[in-house]
Amino acid sequence: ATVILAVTLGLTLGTTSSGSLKETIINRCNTYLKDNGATSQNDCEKIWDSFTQAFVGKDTCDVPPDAYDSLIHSVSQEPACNRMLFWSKTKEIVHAFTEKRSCYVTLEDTLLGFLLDGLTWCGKNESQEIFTTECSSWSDCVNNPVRSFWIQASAAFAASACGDVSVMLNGAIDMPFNPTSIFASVEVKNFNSSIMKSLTVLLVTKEGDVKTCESDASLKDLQNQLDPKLKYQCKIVPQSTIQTCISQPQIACDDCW
Ligand code: N1C
Repeated sequence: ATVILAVTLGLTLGTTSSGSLKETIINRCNTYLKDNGATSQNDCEKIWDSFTQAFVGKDTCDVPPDAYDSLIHSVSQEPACNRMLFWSKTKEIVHAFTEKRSCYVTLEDTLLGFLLDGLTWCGKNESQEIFTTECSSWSDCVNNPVRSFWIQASAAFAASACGDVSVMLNGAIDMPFNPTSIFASVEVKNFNSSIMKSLTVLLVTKEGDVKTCESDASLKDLQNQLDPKLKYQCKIVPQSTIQTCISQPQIACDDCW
C-alpha cells in the first residue's frame, strides 16, 4: 500500500509541477509580449513546445547545450546594439538596475532569458513527465538541463552582441573574471568582433575595496582573450553610485558611470 501511495503521489506531484511550469512560462511569455510590444513572430505555445522537446524523455544528466537550439531559433528578438550588458557574480545589482533602466539590456531582459530566469526543470528517461524538483543541479553533472540552457542562451546572446558592449564584474571578489564562469567560458568566446566595437568592464566596488582596473590580474586575462580589434575599457563603479541611479531615475544613464 505504501508503494502504491508513493507512486501515485509521485505521479500526481510530477503532473502538478509540469502543469504549473507550463503556466509560469506561458504567463511570463504573454506578460513579456504585452509589456515589450508584441513581436508577432513569437508564439508562446510554440515556444513552450520547443522548450519541452529539449529535455522531455531524457535523463536529467543527459541534456547537452545543443538540445536547446530549436528553442533558441523559435524565439525572435532584435539585438539591442550598444545597450547589451553582461555580468558575472553581480546578478542582483545588475537586475535591480536594468529593472528600472531600459538603457541596458541583459539576457534576462530578453524574451528567452525572461522566460526561464530562476526556474528549475528536468525530465526523465523514457517518460513524458516534467519535474521542477529533485532535478540534478548545476554542480551534479555537466549536461544538466538548466546549465545547458544557460550555456546555449548565453552563447547566442554573446554572438549577437553588437556595437559598444558592457559587462558588470564584481570588484569585491578575488577573481572578477573567473575562467569557470559562463561569462569567461562561453560569452567572451562567442563575441563577434565584426559586429562588436568595444567592451567596457564596469568593476563594481564597495567602500573600502582596494581593487583597481589596473591591479587585477584576472582582468589582464580578459584583455588578452579579446580580439585586438575590440576596444577595451574598464571603469570602477562604486556600488553606491549604482544604488543612487536605481533610486533616482532622473539621473541620465550616461551620468551613472
Ligand atoms: O557564470 P556567470 O555568472 O558568469 O554567468 C553570467 C553570464 C551573464 O552575462 C548572462 O548573460 O551568463 C549569462 N547567464 C544568465 O543570463 C543567467 N541567468 C541566470 C548565466 N547564468 C544565468 N543564471 C543563473 O546564474 C545560472 O543558473 C547560474 O547558476 C548563475 C550564474 O551566475 P554567475 O556565476 O554569477
